[in-house]
Amino acid sequence: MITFHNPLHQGHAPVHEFYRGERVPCFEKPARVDYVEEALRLRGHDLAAPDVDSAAVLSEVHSQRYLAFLQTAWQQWVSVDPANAAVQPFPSVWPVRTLRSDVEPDNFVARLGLYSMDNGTPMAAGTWAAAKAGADAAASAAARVAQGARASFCCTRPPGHHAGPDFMGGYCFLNNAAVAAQVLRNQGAGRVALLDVDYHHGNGTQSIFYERSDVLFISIHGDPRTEYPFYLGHADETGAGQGAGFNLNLPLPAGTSAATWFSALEAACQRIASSGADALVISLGLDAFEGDPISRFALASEDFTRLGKRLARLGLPTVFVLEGGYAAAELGTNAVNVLDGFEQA
Ligand code: SP5
Ligand code: ZN
Repeated sequence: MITFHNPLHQGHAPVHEFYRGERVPCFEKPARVDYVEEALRLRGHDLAAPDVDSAAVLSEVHSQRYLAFLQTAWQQWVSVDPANAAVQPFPSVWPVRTLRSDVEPDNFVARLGLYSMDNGTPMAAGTWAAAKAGADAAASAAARVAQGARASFCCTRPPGHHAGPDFMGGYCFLNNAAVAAQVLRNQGAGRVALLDVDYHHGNGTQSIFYERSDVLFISIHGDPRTEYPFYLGHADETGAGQGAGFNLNLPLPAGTSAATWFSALEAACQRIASSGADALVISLGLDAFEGDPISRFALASEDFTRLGKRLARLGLPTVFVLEGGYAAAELGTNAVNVLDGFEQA
């Protein structure tokens, strides 16, 4: 299957993030995608540059106000003080319950808090360009499948599934998987199933599609009672309004074995098979891997081959979109194992 890569991902290279109040090196670093591209080439995959502009579809999954902020956020930060060019901005205040989010403050850090769910999503000079090129890669991968390809892969960072309609979070800025699903809908799929296998619940994707029946969202993830993103991803979130019944969360306790994880995958696949979906998007996080430094599931590298094989048996045109996975040196093997398992089946 063809891979659309992100030629600008290395411009998104923040240096540190916060962990327990201390600054630590970023887990979500450029080397992650370099390892995946290396494995793709070694194993005979073709890589192409994005050939679709995602601007129009981005407006269908994110608010105009958020997109306008993100596009110029770095310039705004540097215009506060030219010395900020060498400083990472972090939010320090958020409009939680009872506070207003309809009025954009003039203060930059207050505006950053308005458009952030956490202080764990550091930004750098090339963040917008990288995020936009990644969304273009997702749109390109989806368009290729809409044109008849059996499958495609969007190999990009920063990841996307924590980014909601109008906020960034969890290393994510633009929701690449939501872009892919929306492109498939716009180009003829009546219903799209979107399965998120990243260790962390895809809160942003869930929120974007929560009241829609045309995109079925399913997620297998660490139980939010103990795992990030904490405030969404419980089993009783089943969709609302037109979307009632079109959201399925399968939270599993930290420490869950591969055998139990594959039972949840089976439940997810059965729901997809009975959904009438015409196309499938996979939010492909590889942080369910046993060696992941910030996650606590136990999939081995061979289990990712098994995952790809099972997904192929759904028989649907499929777009894979890279999400998390922080065991960088193993990320290429694990990601390409999914793709090759899919193609072998
Ligand atoms: C896309 C994605 O996988 N985003 C994950 C964002 C997780 N951010 C919170 C990280 C919390 C880290 N806990 C570290 C435990 C290290 N021992
Ligand atoms: Zn994750």
